[in-house]
Amino acid sequence: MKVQHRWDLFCHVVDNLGDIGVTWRLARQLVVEHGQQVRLFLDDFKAFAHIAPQVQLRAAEQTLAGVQIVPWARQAQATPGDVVIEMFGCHLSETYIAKIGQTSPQPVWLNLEHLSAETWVDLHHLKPSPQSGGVTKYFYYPGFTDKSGGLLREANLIAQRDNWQMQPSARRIAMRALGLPPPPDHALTVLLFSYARQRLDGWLHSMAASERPVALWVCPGPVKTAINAWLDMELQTGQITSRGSLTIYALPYIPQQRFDELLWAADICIVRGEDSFVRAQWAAKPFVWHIYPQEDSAHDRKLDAFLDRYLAEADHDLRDTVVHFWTAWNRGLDLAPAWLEFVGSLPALQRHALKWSRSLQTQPDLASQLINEVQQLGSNRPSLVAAR
Ligand code: TRH
Repeated sequence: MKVQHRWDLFCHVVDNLGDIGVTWRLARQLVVEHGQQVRLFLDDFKAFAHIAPQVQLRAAEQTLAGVQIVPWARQAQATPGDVVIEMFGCHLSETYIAKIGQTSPQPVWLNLEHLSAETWVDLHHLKPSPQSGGVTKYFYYPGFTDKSGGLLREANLIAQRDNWQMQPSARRIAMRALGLPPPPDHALTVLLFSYARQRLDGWLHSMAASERPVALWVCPGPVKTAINAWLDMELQTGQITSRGSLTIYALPYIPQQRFDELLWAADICIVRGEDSFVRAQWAAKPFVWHIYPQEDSAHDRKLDAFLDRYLAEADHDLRDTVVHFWTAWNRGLDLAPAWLEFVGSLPALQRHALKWSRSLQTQPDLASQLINEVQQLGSNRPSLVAAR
């Protein structure tokens, strides 16, 4: 019997969209699939509106998709829930923390950390972190192994993906929903959602010169600067322009619940950060991860750790093809040679992506694991309301 708890999720938007992207996805899944009561305390409603356009920017309280959305500052008046999830170590207010210590039985308090494929994750997952006042917080590490906290994956995601991709007109439907004409059926479609990148000219030239038409779907973000420089124009949202075989589409922001369709419709996904990185793996498409750049090259270690796992069963040629293009993309090198090698290996990359996605599906999803861990950690708590 699944017990219904009151969950408080806290999200501080550092920059970009992934902090709220991951939090919003988790919050919705806890409500929809696990019948939990969820409050999301958030400090940046403008960022949230990019992925959930129905959010009201100045409402004191509102409910979206069953999740109660609360401005960050209101945590001072809030009574802690049964479960407190501090997303990415975002630091709660002293007032709220003091209330955690005064609440009996004590809430289960977790710091849900950033995703990494590095091996140390398994050793730190669920480690306690004693706090003042006899309160204990626990680290929760998402990951790619059964000793980690798993990856966010909705229960029906894979079935939805497969049904969607079996519809011959799916890509046309997705583009029309975005107000954009679909690319020619035989076009190579590339989704671009990356950080800023100086040198794209060689890559764009090679696509413009390709025999096969190429559709480049550009998501909003800093990478547009390099595209505008090559085009020698300022691409407006919704605008489409062609150079040779290359047609560039400037996409609008898509609500997060539909973002996966872009990944499912594309032949190659260039993604970034954390959430779109995971979603491209569930899309089972050939993809490139533009990792969030960090000081002291910490991101290089994270990238290498993922590639070691992702390519563990790949043959030598495929491994080289992926490493060449991912390295060129993340190190700001000339992309053209590695791109041609990557596109030339699409059938093998596609088979590998599907095999990888299937291997990840064998792992319980993050939300289900979180529910179980909360039950374990709070097992001495009287349940509030037994879910009906
Ligand atoms: O936006 P990001 O670069 O966020 C990153 C990561 O969270 C990273 O861990 C963090 O350290 C850094 O910010 C500060 O990339 P990410 O993680 O893919 O998050 C983007 C979210 O936006 C994701 O949930 C998908 C969603 N999205 C939409 O819903 N619609 C859109 O149109 C676009 C472009 C994105």
